[in-house]
Amino acid sequence: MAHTLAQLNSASPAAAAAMLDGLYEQAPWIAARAVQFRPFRSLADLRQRLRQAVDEADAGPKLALVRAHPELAGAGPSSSEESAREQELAELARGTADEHARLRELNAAYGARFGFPFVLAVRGPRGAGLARGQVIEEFERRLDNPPEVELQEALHHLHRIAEIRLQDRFGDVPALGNDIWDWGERLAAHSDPGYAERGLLTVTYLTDAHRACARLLSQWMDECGFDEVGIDAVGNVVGRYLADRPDAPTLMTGSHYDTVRNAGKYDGRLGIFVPMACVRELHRRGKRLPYHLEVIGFAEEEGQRYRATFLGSGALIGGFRPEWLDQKDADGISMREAMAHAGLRPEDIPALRRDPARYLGFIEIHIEQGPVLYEMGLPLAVVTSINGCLRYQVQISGMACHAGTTPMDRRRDAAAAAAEMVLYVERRAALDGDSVGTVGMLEVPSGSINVVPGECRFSLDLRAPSDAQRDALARDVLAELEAVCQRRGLRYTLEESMRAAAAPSDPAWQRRWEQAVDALGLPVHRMPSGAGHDAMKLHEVMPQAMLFVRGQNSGISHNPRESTTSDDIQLAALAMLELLDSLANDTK
Ligand code: HGY
Ligand code: MN
Ligand code: MN
Repeated sequence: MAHTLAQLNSASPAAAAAMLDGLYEQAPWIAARAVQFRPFRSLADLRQRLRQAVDEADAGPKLALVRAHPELAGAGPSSSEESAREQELAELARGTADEHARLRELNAAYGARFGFPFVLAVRGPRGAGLARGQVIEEFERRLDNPPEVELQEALHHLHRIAEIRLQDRFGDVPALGNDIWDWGERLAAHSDPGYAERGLLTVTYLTDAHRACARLLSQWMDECGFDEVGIDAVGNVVGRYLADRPDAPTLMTGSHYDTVRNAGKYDGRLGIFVPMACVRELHRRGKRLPYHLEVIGFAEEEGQRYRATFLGSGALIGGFRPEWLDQKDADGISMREAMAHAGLRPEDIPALRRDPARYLGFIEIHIEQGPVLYEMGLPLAVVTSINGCLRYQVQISGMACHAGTTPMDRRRDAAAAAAEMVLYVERRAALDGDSVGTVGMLEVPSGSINVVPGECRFSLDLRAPSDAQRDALARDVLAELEAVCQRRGLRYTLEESMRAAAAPSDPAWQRRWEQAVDALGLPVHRMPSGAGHDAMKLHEVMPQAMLFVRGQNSGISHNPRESTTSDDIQLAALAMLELLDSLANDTK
């Protein structure tokens, strides 16, 4: 019989601690410490208090906690009942002889290197259990971690194991989070050629995979109960859940469904799925809001296939530039041709422009794409501002010549100049403390091993919390580019491909997210966004604010290891439902 929060809050300290016994192996001190903070406002509150009890402990008890954990599929200390069940779920006992031999090897090597057992939440981010191959892959990957990093990683997994055990004990199934997590898996089945065959995710603007995603999102929006669903002239998937009166204002939310190359499954997409699941909840309850809710899957944000970025959200604020239609992709296909192939009519784009007067604002949920929440042990954060960004494409031209016969002092080496720039960008951005500068693309077109590079192309991505700081960084970088090329006798071309202003959150909407997170019984953490988001385009015409969701694997993103848990997704959905409900009360 599942426990309830009320029982936990009203029990004696000893009885309450007993209800939490075994969440962490052989460490009753954690529950004993946590129950001092009763009454817990929610299970999320309890989870944070358990984590806090560990975080505040000395190094000794922390290490003892990790050491007490049963070895994975090993002959180690007798597994607790729950641990045995978890390992069973990951089918570790049913591995092949080779897998068992490999696990024994890994356990021995790991124990010798770290002095404690490998700890992994084998139930995984969805709680349904990792495959044996995934367990072994994670084991092998973490074997290379520095000891201090690996101890933190082990503790993180102990918290994840406790979180799942707590769920079971209180019957707290993250149903919305599970469904959203599964949507992510299903949408990720569509990927561009060259990546799909390798099981990698890449969905760039208007490819066949991109269009398949649009169709699937439309279908799911229909199934969720949206009143109107359509794909607009730039490929945005737009769902509207209508208010209880036609002349009501509209709240817009959403994010992008295109991806970078070799991407994760949650960047952008989570911000479409969560509001979809919220509409499904509202529809199931037969609840109408005093405002229309417009959920948009933006078709293009990453600027991967064409240089135009934020194309999907930009089109809604009148930001689509007709000259983009002539941009060509790496295969020479123009955006105009790609649109025709996708059945989209550029002449319909101007009509997409939204009238801001009809909108209450824009909210966006997005994975953090960084390590802050992971390291703080928090599932959610409220965004205070989105960094401003400038992007350029640079081409340096020198003289291609024989690598063997051209003396070092007679060269005009374009790649050497670019290399100077890569290091300058790194040094200069670091000076500010909170600016970032990246050369993400660097190539010698048609280069040869025995030819001094006559041409070199590279990208610049420069960001800072304010436009003034961003522009100062850019000024210095461009001045250095001029100086390096002067000194080396080279020419260069420079094309600005993106300019996005820093976007501070609207205070009232930021407060709405803060109140929603607080209502879940969670600490309210505020932080800036280093990543750019569609919200910064809507920011140009309406108030906006964002909610961040913790990323797993130290928050890595733009990488296949990008991950989040169905529990954290559940909390994001509950926070959005809280905000929608509170807004409804204010809008009546
Ligand atoms: O680059 C960014 O910040 C975003 O992922 N487009
Ligand atoms: Mn991205
Ligand atoms: Mn994104």
